[in-house]
Amino acid sequence: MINQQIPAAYKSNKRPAVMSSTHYRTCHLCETMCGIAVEYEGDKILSIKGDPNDVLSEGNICAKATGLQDVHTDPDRLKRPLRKINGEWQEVSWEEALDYAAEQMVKTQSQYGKDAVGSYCGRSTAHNVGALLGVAPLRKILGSKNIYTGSTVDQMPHNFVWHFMLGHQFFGTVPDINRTHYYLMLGTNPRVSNGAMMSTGANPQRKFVDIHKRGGKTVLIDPRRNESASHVSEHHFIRPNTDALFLIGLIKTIFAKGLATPGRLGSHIKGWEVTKNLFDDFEINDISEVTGIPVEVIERIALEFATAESAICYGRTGVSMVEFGGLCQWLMQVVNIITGNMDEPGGMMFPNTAIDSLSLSESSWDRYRSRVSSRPEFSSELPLCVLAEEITTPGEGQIRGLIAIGGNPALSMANGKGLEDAFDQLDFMVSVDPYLNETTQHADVILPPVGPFEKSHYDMYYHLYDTINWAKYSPRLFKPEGEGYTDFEILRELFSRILVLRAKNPLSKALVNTATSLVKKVITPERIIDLGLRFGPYGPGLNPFKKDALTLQKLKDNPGGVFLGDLERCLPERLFTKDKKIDLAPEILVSDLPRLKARFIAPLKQGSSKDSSEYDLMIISRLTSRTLGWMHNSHRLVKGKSVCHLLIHPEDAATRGITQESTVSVSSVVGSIELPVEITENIMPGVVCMPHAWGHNRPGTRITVAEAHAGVSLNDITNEKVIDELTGNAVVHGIPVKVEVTRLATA
Ligand SMILES: Nc1nc2c(c(=O)[nH]1)N[C@H]1C(S)=C(S)[C@@H](COP(=O)(O)OP(=O)(O)OC[C@H]3O[C@@H](n4cnc5c(=O)[nH]c(N)nc54)[C@H](O)[C@@H]3O)O[C@H]1N2
Ligand SMILES: Nc1nc2c(c(=O)[nH]1)N[C@H]1C(S)=C(S)[C@@H](COP(=O)(O)OP(=O)(O)OC[C@H]3O[C@@H](n4cnc5c(=O)[nH]c(N)nc54)[C@H](O)[C@@H]3O)O[C@H]1N2
Ligand code: SF4
Ligand SMILES: [Mo]
Repeated sequence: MINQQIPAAYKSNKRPAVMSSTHYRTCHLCETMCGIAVEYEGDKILSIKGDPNDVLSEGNICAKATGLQDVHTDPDRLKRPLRKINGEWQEVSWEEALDYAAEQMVKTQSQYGKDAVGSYCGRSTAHNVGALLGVAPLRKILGSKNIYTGSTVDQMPHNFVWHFMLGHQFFGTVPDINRTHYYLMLGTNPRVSNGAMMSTGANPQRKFVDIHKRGGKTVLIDPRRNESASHVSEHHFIRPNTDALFLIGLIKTIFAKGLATPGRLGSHIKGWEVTKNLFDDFEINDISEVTGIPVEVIERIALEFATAESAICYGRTGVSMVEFGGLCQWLMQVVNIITGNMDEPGGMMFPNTAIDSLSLSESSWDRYRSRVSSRPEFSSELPLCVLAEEITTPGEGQIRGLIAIGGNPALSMANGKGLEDAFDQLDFMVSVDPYLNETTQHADVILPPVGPFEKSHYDMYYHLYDTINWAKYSPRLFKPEGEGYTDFEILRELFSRILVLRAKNPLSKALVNTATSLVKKVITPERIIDLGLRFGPYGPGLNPFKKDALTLQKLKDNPGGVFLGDLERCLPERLFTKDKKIDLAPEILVSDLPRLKARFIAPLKQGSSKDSSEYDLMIISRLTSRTLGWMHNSHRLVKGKSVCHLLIHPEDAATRGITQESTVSVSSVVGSIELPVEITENIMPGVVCMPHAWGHNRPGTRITVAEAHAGVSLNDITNEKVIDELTGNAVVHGIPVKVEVTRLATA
């Protein structure tokens, strides 16, 4: 166990002696949760490196962490609230900005009802303990059904499947990558993303080397030979959106060859017999034709998977933000379960987090529906694909005000431009965000939280995806200059102001004021974290003498985190289903199979599978290793050659007269963008690919570095109307497009 000294953080306004010190914390940029060592002198950061003593990442980090140094000093990062007055931004006091925001929310709700004020949270909320703890009570008192998050343009199909199979949206399976012998990956690029919904520290490909060393195998299924492909045993192209069929091919083969075995969990699985016969309508030759993967490859992978000592079938955004995201996530679990790899070392397992965030969160389906297109709620959220229509469609319950926290949906949501138009129709919009960017420019008031080193950190959410059991807390390093508010403080201030404004008379106002002031003093993120740890599985509970029990103090004493053990078997006890059984064939998922059949198999049988539409290519997204959405304002991350170009196969380029120097237009039914190309055999014929989260060319933003490296936004041409009909998740991969040359270089 490591026991480093707590770094000498600012405890008062006094500057430390001019001598560098090192501060240890978690990089909060992505779910990989790497440990960083921040060397600093006074309030200056000198370097950001990997922390070799970090329990999870052991010194591994990626380039993006170094960009945090730029965020710390970024002159564009807002330090004071902005308010739009007569169309012009003006810096205003916190008092004025918070009062204004709270008044607008109260006024709108009292005039038009609770649902008239919506909320949206992006990814910077999930990576932010203060925002997570602050937004929950705010949503409660707002009482609006219009709750939206970035989850529905991301991982909602995973949550959906866990809800129906295991009983809770967050009771999620995590690949036991440290012990597996066969790692089958679909639609993920760990070399660049560093692993998603499976936190193992940066450079997860080092774990592939270990798998190969123990005689195991790694297999990647992806329409692009992505950056991870050269690190795996084999890669196969697949036609976008068809993975559900590939998975059906695996399942059919496993059953047909008599290799299905429920293992230890046999009596705790229901739906086994039903599952066996579910896929009779899908023939392996058809599957091969549609997916583009030869029959013998499908059958061989099935055989290898089922007979491996341990195996994992895992897939991420490439099999989530697609038209059959829910089916893909379900079928992957079926593959794991019927081969006895569920809740077994080297298979899919469940972390036991230090704070039991599962018992603090809810899981529900279809208790109510969205007003305009009747989409079901999932765990109190409506899908982001209906936000624009809920704002623009008149009628009772129309959204007239919005609070948007830590997300940039103008670039990250399908048809971002359409969403921007909708924002402009709101009576008011409040943004809790440190930048004046493509989304926040539509707000009436921006409430900027303090910088990344000016607040403490605990991964309340992402520990749910740990590949080992561990916990880590990072204190704040710097005291903010002047009057700085953390996300927690901003949301808490809005919460108390709304309560005070709602009080009916001066006496109740005074009472509410006193009560909220008292609560403010007592309730801090640190107190909540400490309580969560104390009453979590490793805490002392009510026994103050329990030896080695986990408390916040213990985490403070171990800045590299505390190791709490390898993942352990926990089923059936921890199942959240009422009957304590895993549902292998939930009806709602089974009933989506005809949609899959109608989409791919029926046209094949009718001989009409070839698309004759002018939109004859499919576009998919990619991430780039040095960047991440909102970090495009970091000079050290975006400098050098632009990454915003379109990958196209030589055959597709040739038929369109495209050369390496061309600029092309990419058009869909929604819109058109223009960008340079890279002709490469690393993309499947018929598919093109570009990064998302670019397009910093909108007027009215104040992100100087990003504007100078603008690129174009992929989500200007994706379509919010194309969704996974089952889960409501947005579709950003496999969008039909047309590509044409607009310019050939003359040089
Ligand atoms: N550098 C960097 N790292 C990040 C982030 C970032 O912005 N930048 N973001 C973080 C976040 S929020 C997330 S959610 C994760 C995402 O983590 P990943 O899902 O691992 O990352 P992606 O690169 O989006 O990988 C998706 C892959 O799916 C493929 N794909 C597209 N369509 C299909 C399909 O129909 N079938 C199959 N089989 N594959 C398909 C794409 O070619 C791509 O290789 O990354 C995290 N890490
Ligand atoms: N086409 C396409 N679209 C995609 C994807 C794709 O692969 N392809 N991926 C999807 C995925 S997986 C994700 S996660 C989303 C990401 O999309 P978003 O959730 O929109 O994430 P970002 O674009 O990074 O925007 C983050 C916002 O948080 C703000 N911010 C930064 N730090 C803080 C803070 O401490 N507090 C607060 N309150 N705000 C802060 C930033 O200024 C920025 O406005 O995009 C999705 N959209
Ligand atoms: S992979 Fe990179 S961005 Fe993600 S937590 Fe690690 S260092 Fe930070
Ligand atoms: Mo994400």
